Amino acid sequence: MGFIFSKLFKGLLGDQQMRIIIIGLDNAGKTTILYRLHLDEIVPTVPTVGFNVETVTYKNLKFQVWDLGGQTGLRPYWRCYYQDTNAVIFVVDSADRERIEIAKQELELMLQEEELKGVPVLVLANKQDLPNALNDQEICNGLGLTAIKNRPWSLFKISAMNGTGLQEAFEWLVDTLKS
Ligand code: G3D
Ligand code: MG
Repeated sequence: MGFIFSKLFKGLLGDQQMRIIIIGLDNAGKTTILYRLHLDEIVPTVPTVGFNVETVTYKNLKFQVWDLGGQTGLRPYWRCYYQDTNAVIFVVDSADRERIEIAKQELELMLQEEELKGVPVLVLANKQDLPNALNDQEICNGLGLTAIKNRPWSLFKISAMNGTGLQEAFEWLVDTLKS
């Protein structure tokens, strides 16, 4: 891709821990995005409760990824990961028209969490390279994004596969976290 994310994140580097979670339904492209950042080794960890969390740290930045949906019994355990979160990246498979409603419900539930109050949300409409991908307006409506109040949020169309849109999206994130 030729774009160096470590350079972009420079503005966020310091002594203060910065925790960013990347979530969405399975198959949305979260792991692919994590690898795209080229920051460090990805360390998959399986907490005792049995859901898989992938972690990447880069200096004081910590990215953690897991799949939403499926086993609702795990939801209480996600809470300990929500604590001290500086930003949420919500990834959606734009070509998965059937599950956009489920993605919407998961996003809504997550944003109700007390620990995530006011935390900025970057929504990534991934897989825009696929011909049947929903466009930004359709994603915005499908996820009910205009209902999001009291926190900064933005939507970007991306393709984690070819890297399109990632730079703009992460620039927004860095700018938002800096301000
Ligand atoms: P997840 O971590 O959210 O579960 P993954 O999702 O990152 O594992 O990606 C799931 C599948 O979608 C992978 O395909 C991956 O290559 C593909 N994918 C991710 N991003 C894109 C994209 O932007 N465009 C397209 N066309 N595909 C993408 P496989 O076949 O390896 O399961
Ligand atoms: Mg994954």
